[in-house]
Amino acid sequence: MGTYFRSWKWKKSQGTSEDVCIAVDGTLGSHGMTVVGYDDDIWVDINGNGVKEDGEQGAFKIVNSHGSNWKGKGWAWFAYDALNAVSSVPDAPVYDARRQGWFNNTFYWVTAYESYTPILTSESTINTNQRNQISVMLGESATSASLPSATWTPYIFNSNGGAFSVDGSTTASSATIVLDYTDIIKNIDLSKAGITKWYLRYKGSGATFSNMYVTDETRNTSYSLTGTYTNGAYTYKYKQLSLPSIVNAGKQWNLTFNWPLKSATVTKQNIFIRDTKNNNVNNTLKLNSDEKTVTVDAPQGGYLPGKRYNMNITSNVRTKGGNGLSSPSVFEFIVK
Ligand SMILES: [Ca+2]
Repeated sequence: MGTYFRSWKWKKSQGTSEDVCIAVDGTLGSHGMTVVGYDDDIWVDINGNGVKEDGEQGAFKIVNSHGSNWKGKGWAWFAYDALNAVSSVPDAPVYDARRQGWFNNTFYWVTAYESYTPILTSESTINTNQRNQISVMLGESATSASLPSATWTPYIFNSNGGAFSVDGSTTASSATIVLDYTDIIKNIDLSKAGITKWYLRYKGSGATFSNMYVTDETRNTSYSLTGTYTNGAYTYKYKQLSLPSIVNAGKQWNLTFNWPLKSATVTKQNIFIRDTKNNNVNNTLKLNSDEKTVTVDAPQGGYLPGKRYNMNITSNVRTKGGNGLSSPSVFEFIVK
């Protein structure tokens, strides 16, 4: 979150005697800080009457970047009430320049996944002395389109960060950034694998972009962004790339054959799924009444998120007439 931290007004918490910001009074010290926790029981007697009022309880735990000598070994509390432009506590001290405690009453957060494997990433090197002039975007479209339909522009690479270089100075410097398409992929339909265009769009007056490529993390293979498309101030680099099917953990496969199958050959030995360590997954198979489709259920508990599997259909699967597949079929899929 952003705040005017040199305008924080301090008071000690009751009992624990820790530093608590109770109001932001002015516009000194525009600064970004990190919220690392909260405590609904912290009490700071904002109005000093010795009574615990509703608006006096609860605070966010804030960590600063100014070393361990700042406040309590580098961290302090920020009373919930200090978010208010006007205090909710009766007879609270009045500050002439009091304002909302955090810029736009907003904070940004990251969500840590319990289990996470990237699917597709992009890398590029930026050289600039004005990072607030650059805008970087990831996108995806069908191969027939020239502009992406699903996009993501990270906040920090969207004309933000002030008129500074990527190292914080005012002299041009370089940084290599890696962005992750995986959440875009999870929000589009890739249940049927196919070639898709993957974009990296950039704009930057006074900036150069180089060393741009995408990496299929599922195959650990990188590709240069060979296509280029310009639209107004923006340059799109893109690569047409096929990713494996991306499915839900409970994915049920229905395999369709051209001819009725001999049921005795529809077995786990002839149709099986393996993980990347070549271990067989314990699926159940069923030949349906049309005798041409085989249903393969997910294992109990589902496939593992972020993992890759191979579906194997061997030539030992026979038609009623006794013919095998002309060639064994293998395809891979990835679990969301
Ligand atoms: Ca009180």
